[in-house]
Amino acid sequence: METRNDFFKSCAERFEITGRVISADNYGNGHINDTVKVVTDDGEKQRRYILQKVNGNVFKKPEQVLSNIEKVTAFLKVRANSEREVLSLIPTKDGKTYIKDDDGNLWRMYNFIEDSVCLDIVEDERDFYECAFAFGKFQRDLRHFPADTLYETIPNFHNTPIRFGAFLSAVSADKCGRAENVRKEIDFITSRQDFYSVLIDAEARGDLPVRVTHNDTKSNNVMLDKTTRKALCVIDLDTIMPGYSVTDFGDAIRFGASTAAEDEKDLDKVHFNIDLFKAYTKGYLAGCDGKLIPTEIMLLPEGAKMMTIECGMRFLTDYLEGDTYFKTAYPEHNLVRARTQLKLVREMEEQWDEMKRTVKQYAGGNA
Ligand code: ADP
Ligand code: GN1
Ligand code: MG
Repeated sequence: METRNDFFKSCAERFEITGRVISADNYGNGHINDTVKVVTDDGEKQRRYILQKVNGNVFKKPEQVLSNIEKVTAFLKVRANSEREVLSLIPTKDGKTYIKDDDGNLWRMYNFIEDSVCLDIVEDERDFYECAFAFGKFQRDLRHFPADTLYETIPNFHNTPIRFGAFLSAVSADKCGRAENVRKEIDFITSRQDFYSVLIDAEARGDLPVRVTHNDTKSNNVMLDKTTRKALCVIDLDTIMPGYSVTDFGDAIRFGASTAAEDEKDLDKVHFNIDLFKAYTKGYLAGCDGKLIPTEIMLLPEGAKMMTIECGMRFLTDYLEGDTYFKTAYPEHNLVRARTQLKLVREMEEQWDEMKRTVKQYAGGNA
């Protein structure tokens, strides 16, 4: 009988790889994609590749995801100094960017970023600065890329008012009878509803431009050099779409400027770390290198709070709907995740003035 690993191997062999596949095993711990590390051997050298299944539940039109990635990586490649600085799609043997398996799932392959690490929890301000610099540089490098040539692969991905609407529907449907036990969390989210349109309103005023954005700027989506700890490469490009720089900034803060994991059960361990916020602000603005507009820079704290509460409501929505979106390891997993996000929001609100001051300080003449 064909095992899962045999299946991965047969998928890998359909790409233009060098050598014979000697192993193909599950790798990494993302919430969305299935990631496989493929090792090949041509008798002289072993090589590694990353094979990934695009999640068809999340991305309803996976071909469009591949189209976006193909365009953006080609654009970035011209600006990169080495192959460790950019993801490259490995073509299939028939010259395409993906294969389709018998169940209709799309698989693509990338070069493996060698001698690198990525961080699920950030402890060191220098590491976080590096992640920030990488995402800032990503923004700067893509500033002349025409955003309107990209597909919106998950419509309204970071449209918080729409996310809030979906949350309210999940609360009223209460499909799994879970709402009663999370009344406190529901109230926390509904009591802040005036905030949710702040970024969209800023765009309407002309204060917040639409750019090419990554949309999933967690620290574990930047590979750092294992030895120097310098940022090498931004990965996980599936959600590249038109969006706001401040939400890219904000999602990174939500995930990385916390003292605990996104799914820490003990809320006493979860704090918003203002020093990490400062390090990221400094690194991001340095990476952007003066290419953001002043009104946009001043909205960075709003981006942080928006992404954190939005993610909290997404986790809670999924919990109320029976855990159909995010991968979960146990029944309360999404609720645990939602609670960490709400705790961080509360602490951001307590440190709001300091967040605003920090942005002003590092923006220098740009704000
Ligand atoms: P997900 O969307 O599930 O988070 P990612 O693309 O982020 O998927 O991949 C999951 C993990 O696999 C990453 O956190 C990283 O550890 C590893 N990884 C992904 N792409 C590469 C690559 N090109 N080189 C080395 N490691 C990679
Ligand atoms: C998902 O794929 P991964 O684990 O990097 C999600 C993000 C959430 C994140 C929460 C396409 O990201 O939006 O912020 O989980 N990606 C998608 O950890 O929904
Ligand atoms: Mg990832």
